[in-house]
Order: sequence, then structure tokens, then C-alpha cells
Amino acid sequence: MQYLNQNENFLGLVDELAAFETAPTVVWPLPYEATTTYATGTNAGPAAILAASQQVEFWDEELDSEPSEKGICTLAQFNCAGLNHEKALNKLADEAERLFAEDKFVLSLGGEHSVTIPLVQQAAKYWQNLSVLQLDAHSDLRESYEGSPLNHACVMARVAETCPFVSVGLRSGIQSERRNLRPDSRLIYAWQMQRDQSWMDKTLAALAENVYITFDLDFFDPSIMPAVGTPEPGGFFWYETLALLRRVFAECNVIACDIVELKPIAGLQHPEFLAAKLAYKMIGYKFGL
Ligand SMILES: [Mn+2]
Repeated sequence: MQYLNQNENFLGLVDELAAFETAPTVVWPLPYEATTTYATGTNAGPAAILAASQQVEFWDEELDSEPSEKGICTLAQFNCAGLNHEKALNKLADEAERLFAEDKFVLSLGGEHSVTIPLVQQAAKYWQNLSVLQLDAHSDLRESYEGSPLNHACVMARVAETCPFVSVGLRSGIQSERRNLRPDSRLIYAWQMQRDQSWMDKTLAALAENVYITFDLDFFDPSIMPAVGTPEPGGFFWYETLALLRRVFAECNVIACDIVELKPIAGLQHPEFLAAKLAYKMIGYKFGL
């Protein structure tokens, strides 16, 4: 596996901590964009997150540890030049399969949300009793969009063909998404989360033993995360998000994660820094709780 060195990798880790063979975590930059509809630029997301991560401190004050000490390998950027959408996702599936076979905790950095489709499909081959936790403003449950069932607006429709899921933070969707929902899955809307403090318990109760987390950054409020294609008002803030993630990592076996849909804004650092810290928090919760 080709991986990045200290100057380019996640957190700027020295070689001993960044080697593929020994690191339990693999950060995988997926600068993939094919079907983004409203505003483009998610292909620049992974590089922006990696650059910002070089400024993140190793010590996590909440965990009182340095989760980086266990080792984090950053793979070279996924390359699908010259491939159409379907072939690119097939190549991504092949590479994901190899990573899961090596028993790595894979944290993918998008790129547009369609990368989640092959990642979940491959994860489901390795882990029985798997469910997906989606944090997102959008349900992404369209059967097809702009002529493609692999569009980023169809991610969870494809996931639903693979395993059950729980979606939280929703505040922009289509009426049929509830009618067609699989009975073992759950949609939790942002307005419900405002009124009902038990939304977190309900989320945890609906998850299976093994969990794949897909985190669309538009889950956050646009005031702290403006660098997304569709910044929906009424989103979520840092500590309530961490409270949910901490519980999911503590109570479930989180087997892989992705953070998708960052669309960097030139001259604005705080969104990519937030994404980098979010990635490090997930690694900390995975190995430091
Ligand atoms: Mn979204």
C-alpha cells in the first residue's frame, strides 16, 4: 500500500506511527466528485482536511491521551482518472475490500457522498449484523437522480439494499422517504431532535452491534460548517455531535467511518480544521475510550 509521509499525512505523523503495516487506523483520501449537483469542489476536500490536520494537537484533553500514538496511516489519494462513475466506484470497492481484509479501521475522507455506496457494500461482506449511522441534513433516499442510481442523492437508497440504517439530523428530503422506509431503519428529523431530548437514546436503540458511520458535513449548522454544497439551516453544533459520537463508539462496535462533502472555501480555514478535528475525535473514540 502506498502511503503518505509526515509532510503530507494526517496529523503530520512520523514514519514509525504512519506505516501501513502497524497502524490500526487507515485514513483514506477519496477526492472523488462525479455527480455533485448544486456547487462543485468536493474533490478538493481530502487535501484540505489533511493540510488542516497538520495543525491539530496530538493530545486529546477529553480523553487525556494521544490517540495518534497507536498509529495512523494515510493512504495515497484514491485515483480513478479516466474511469466513468460506475467503474470508479467499482475500483473503490476493490480497494476497500483489501483494506477491510487487513482488519484496518478505515476512515475515508470525501469527496462526494456516493463513495459511501461501495464502502458500505464491502463492509457488509466482513461484518454481520451491520447497520449504518448517517449524520446528514438530507435523507439521500432517492431511487435515482439525474439518470443515475449511484448519484450522491441516492446513497441511502443503495445502503438500504445492503443493511439497515439510522439517519439523524434530517431537514431536507422528499415525502416518499418515510413511505418506503425499511422497517428496521429509522429517520430522525432535526425538528424532532429540537423537541425531544430522547433522540439520542432512540438512535442508539436502533443501531445494530456493528456500525458504519457516514458523516455528511452538512449535518452541522452552516454557521460552523459553511463549506458544503447545500448548507441547510438548523444544523447541529460541536459538543452535541461529539456527545452522540462518543456514545455510539462506546456502545457499538464502529467498524469504519467516512466524512464527506467538504467543499473548501478559499481563504476560510475553520471548516476544514473542524473536519480534521472531527476525524481525529472519531479515531480517539475508537481507540481511546
Ligand atoms: Mn447531505
